[in-house]
Amino acid sequence: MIKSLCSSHQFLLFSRNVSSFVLPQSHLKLKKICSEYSESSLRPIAAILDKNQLFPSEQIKELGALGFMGILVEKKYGGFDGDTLALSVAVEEIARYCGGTSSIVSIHNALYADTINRLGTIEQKNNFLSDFVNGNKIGCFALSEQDSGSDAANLKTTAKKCGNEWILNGTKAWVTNGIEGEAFIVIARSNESGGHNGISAFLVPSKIAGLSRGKKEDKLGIRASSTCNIILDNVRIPNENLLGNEGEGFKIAMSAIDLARIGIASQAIGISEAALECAIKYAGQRIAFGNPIINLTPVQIRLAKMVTKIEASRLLTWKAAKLRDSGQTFIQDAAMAKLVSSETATFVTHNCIQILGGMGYIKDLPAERYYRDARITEIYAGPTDIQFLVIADNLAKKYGFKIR
Ligand code: COS
Repeated sequence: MIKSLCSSHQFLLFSRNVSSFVLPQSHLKLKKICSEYSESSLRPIAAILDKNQLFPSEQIKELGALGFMGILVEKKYGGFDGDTLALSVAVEEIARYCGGTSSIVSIHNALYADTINRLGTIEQKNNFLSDFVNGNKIGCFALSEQDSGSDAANLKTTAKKCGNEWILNGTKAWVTNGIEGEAFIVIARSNESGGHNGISAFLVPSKIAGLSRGKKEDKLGIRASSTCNIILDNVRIPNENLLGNEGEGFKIAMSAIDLARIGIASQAIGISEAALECAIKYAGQRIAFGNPIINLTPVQIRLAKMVTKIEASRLLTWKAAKLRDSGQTFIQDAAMAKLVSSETATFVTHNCIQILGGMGYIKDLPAERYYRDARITEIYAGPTDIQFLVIADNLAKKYGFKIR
């Protein structure tokens, strides 16, 4: 009975009312479409995808047909021509029903598609965007390496110019969607003595001599999305595949990650919202001491903290999105949104299990999946500790201090 309660539609989430007065009509419509699709097509399969680490190829095609695989991409390249707020709204709705699928969508849009849309040449957009925004193909972003995750500028992958070509060598780690990905934005060192300015970005198709994949990582959560190493062994690509200008790769990567932080914050909010829904439905039905446990003050305190943190996270995330959409600086705001939303997801999913007790700890209900899916949001696109650093750096700058 409890199982059906957690998947029933009878409750309208009280915490979502903020949407109606903050979001414009266009975004409310998009939210409805995305929510309806995700509820009918992702909710029923989320546990199966998670258990078997399955990539939802059909659903990604359908999300592509709805415009959700090219949210920020111009219409002429097949995109939805939406804004950052639209990305946030869509990712949150998808994450409410399937955390793994929301990773696929969020990373593909924020790190791959938007970066090419902003910086690519017409030819690059034709080759690396058009077939990637309809859900037929997935794109990836390859920055991290085994020994350079947070210290991104310390990467060791090299790109050597040889006539009209670049030759790439190195191993990229933690590449989201790496197993299915058909193209990669690879960030590599193109000038040994250039420091941050000796790094460039390259567009690399997956079907090319010298490129291979490592094993598919067996992850704690977001298991519908794949993660693997990408090995580049004398991969030769034409000069036309240089993305942006030579030497600008570090900044290209950082500004892509700034957007990704809004995407991950939105994912964290979606997972939190699902966990809150699960917890409140359980608390309203579960009898203890003669009454539903929602009557118990300790449970009320947990629920009150959960909903408050979610609302605060969402508003901070939408603020960062709106700043980006209006062309203002948003680096600190994206980091604050990611920091707060990911900690909220950890808090809310933890408390969801606490309210459900033993029922939260077994796989009959989705609470344990939410808990596992939430964990990554404090790690990828820069762990919490890096968000502290980015926020403090930007704060210090505003007061005329330089930390590093
Ligand atoms: N957005 C845009 N530009 C940025 C930026 C950001 N978030 N962060 C730094 N830059 C720019 C700086 O403005 C600086 O430019 P100038 O040389 O013109 O002044 C340049 O990049 C170097 O900046 P900085 O000296 O701060 O770089 P650091 O090597 O010290 O690294 C951190 C800064 C740690 C913040 C950065 O490496 C980082 O965010 N790491 C985490 C990476 C990450 O999230 N990885 C997850 C992988 S996602 S697949």
